[in-house]
Amino acid sequence: MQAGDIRGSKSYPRYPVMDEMQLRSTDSATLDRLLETATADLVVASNRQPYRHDYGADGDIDVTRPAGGLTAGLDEVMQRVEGTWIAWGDGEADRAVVDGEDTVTVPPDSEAYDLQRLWFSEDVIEDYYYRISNQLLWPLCHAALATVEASGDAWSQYREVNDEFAAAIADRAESDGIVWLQDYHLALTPRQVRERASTDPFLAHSWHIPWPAWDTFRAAPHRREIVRGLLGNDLLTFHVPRYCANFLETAESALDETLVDYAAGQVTYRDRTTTVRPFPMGVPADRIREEATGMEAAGFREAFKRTHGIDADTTIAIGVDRLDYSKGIPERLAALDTLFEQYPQWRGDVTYVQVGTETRSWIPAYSRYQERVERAVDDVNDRHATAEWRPVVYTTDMISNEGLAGLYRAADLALVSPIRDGMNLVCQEYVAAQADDDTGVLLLSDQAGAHDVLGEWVVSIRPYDSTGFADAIDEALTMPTAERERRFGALESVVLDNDIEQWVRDVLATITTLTEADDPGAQDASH
Ligand code: GDG
Repeated sequence: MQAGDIRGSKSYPRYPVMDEMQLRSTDSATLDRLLETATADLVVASNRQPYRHDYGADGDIDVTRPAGGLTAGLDEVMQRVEGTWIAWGDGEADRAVVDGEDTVTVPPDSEAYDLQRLWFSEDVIEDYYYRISNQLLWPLCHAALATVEASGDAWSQYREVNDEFAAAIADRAESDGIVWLQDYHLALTPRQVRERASTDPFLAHSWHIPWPAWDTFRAAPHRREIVRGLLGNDLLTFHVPRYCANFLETAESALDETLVDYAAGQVTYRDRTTTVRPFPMGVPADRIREEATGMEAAGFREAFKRTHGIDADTTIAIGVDRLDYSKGIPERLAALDTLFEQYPQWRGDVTYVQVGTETRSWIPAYSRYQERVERAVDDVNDRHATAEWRPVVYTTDMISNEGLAGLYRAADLALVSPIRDGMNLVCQEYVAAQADDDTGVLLLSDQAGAHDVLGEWVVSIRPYDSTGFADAIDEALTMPTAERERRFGALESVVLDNDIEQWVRDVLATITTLTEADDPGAQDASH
């Protein structure tokens, strides 16, 4: 990627993280040093918690861990630094296990760090989580303006929840400590922490969804407050340079008082400078590969094929998505319909498996989308299925990590075709799950952040172009072995070398550099 690719007239820096991705090697000793010197007082804050307590059928309390790669990656760091994680306590037994400070030590077996829970009523969650986070900020940042819902006064609840996070952070964080905020649920919290003069920690914030162009973001009713909120951070990270460039432009356009240095990737607002950097996020690649080669994965895969009548010699394509309108599932099914129409030789030989997990169903745009996906699956099957073969197998079951790794491994190709996606972890999980001699082909939308990193070795697709998409599936199905191997080898080394641990390490390394630049004394002490 060249600097000029990012924006035309203003020069934008070449970020080492994009240019040197394949050159870096995993270096755990560096992480250990960072953890020892820089993150002794690490506080993480996110909407979702890393552990959740619920009542089991027998009345006992069960602990569950969310499946996502981010919480697992951060959990591992927290276990090493013994910090504090602040999150919404959404489990039904969460209150039963906390102490007087709403805190429980986790993980349950080793009690390494504090999980402090914040409590919100259903009404508050409806406003803060469902309305503002997921009906305003999510569609806005995915440039789905027609889906934005901003009526009513839910904003004041979003502000209040963000302030409760800020209060908890201010209580917990030392002045020389580090706070690492996650995602769009907490856009106002950084500024609110600054407004509490009791403490002045280093604030880093990772935004996991796209940041749109100013021309789109200016539709936000509270655009100035959001940008001011985020400019309370010392470091703001996105997945790829495009989103950083969009944010810099937004900051310059939304607030008169900002000074933007495009070359340095920095915004100064009043007396604080926010550094804006891209860190493309990876997946727990080693764990996924281990799971993919285990007995449980093999057992799940065989049982799945039997249950769904998939023959041993059928070519499998896979898609795994939350049922979110940003993921492009109906468009993908339209492309499969075109494939079986225009390339009839694949009828009877290729089955597409769609794992679609239910999400945010309370929101009408999501429940309508789920129905649309079901109709699109039925349409393809009605038009093409035979007595012996089903073109699309659709499941909404939440599959175990091991089972999912088994399915990824069974698939000869993955169809990852979001209309817009901050990064996309599924495409990387698919690559990580190919083991031994597997050389799966990845079809990836050029609208996913991951395409900026992997685009050279995937079969690129444009999600709305059914004909081009169908041609791309045919290209993948007929790709010569040597070409499959060449592409897969490159994908594999990028995904394995740039896993979630590397992402955490890169962000922490940048935090360390920025804090040391601020405090030369700290630099001396760490050497
Ligand atoms: C946001 C951004 C960014 C799904 N079904 C099952 C299951 N999953 C897991 C996948 C994957 C995760 O859900 C989905 O991750 P994505 O990255 O694809 O998408 P979002 O949920 O929208 O995530 C995205 C990400 O944040 C991180 O910053 O990449 O752009 O939108 O891990 O495996 N996991 C299991 N069973 C399922 O049935 N075990």
